[in-house]
Amino acid sequence: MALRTNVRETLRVLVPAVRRLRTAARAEEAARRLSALGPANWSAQRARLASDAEKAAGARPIDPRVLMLRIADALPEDAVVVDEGITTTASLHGLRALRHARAHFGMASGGIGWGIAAANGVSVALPDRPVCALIGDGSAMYGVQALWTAAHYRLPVAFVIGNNRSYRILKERLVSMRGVEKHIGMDLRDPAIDWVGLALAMGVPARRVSDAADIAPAIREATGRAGPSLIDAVVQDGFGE
Ligand SMILES: Cc1ncc(C[n+]2csc(CCOP(=O)(O)OP(=O)(O)O)c2C)c(N)n1
Ligand SMILES: [Mg+2]
Repeated sequence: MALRTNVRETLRVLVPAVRRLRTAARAEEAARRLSALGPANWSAQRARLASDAEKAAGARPIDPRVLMLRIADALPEDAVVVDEGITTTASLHGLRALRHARAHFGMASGGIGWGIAAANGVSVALPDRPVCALIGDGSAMYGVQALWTAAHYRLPVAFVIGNNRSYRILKERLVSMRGVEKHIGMDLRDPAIDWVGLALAMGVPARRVSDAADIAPAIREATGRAGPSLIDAVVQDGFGE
């Protein structure tokens, strides 16, 4: 039976009612079911994901799961994430606990290009909160000019570019859905995009991070600033580089 109700008010009535019906046998059964859920709950899954990621901690380019793990651990508790990281942020929900209602803004559909500008908007709306925008390099190229806006309004946004030098998700889907190994027009190489140069040109301080050990200090520094900054995070492209 589905009920549409106010959760808090309903639980106030429901919990005492269930308690009245509870026998010793039922209590035992409930405890058994609760302990069976333990290994499947979010924290247990997070621990497994984190320990898998840790095994790749030394990889260069950086494994995207390691990038997410370090960012999840380094972000202040009140940080707001704007997520247009596509494949780079695929593991984020498994690694970062959502501790408040506005902890995360992500994709409602597949359209890309909104992330940098949306992070600016979120920062304007929530001026006391550090904002961390995780943006794929391909997605970032659709709206990179909004970095200038962040500099102009001195918005405290830490932009992180998931720099895998490609449209990785499109390549992966061609492989998984059509068995196509030849990928045309999906590389952002030759020439490589100079993310640090692009950001600096628009007045946003920037640095490149190629070593996983530098992620956490870079994130702490970026989220502690009064204005915007950008981290060019060099991650694996999923196809051997
Ligand atoms: C407006 C728009 N144009 C094109 C696409 C098709 N598209 C989906 S994902 C993607 C590439 C994303 O690349 P990137 O942001 O670098 O993420 P990655 O897959 O490399 O992690 C493109 C071009 C889209 N979804 N929306
Ligand atoms: Mg990419």
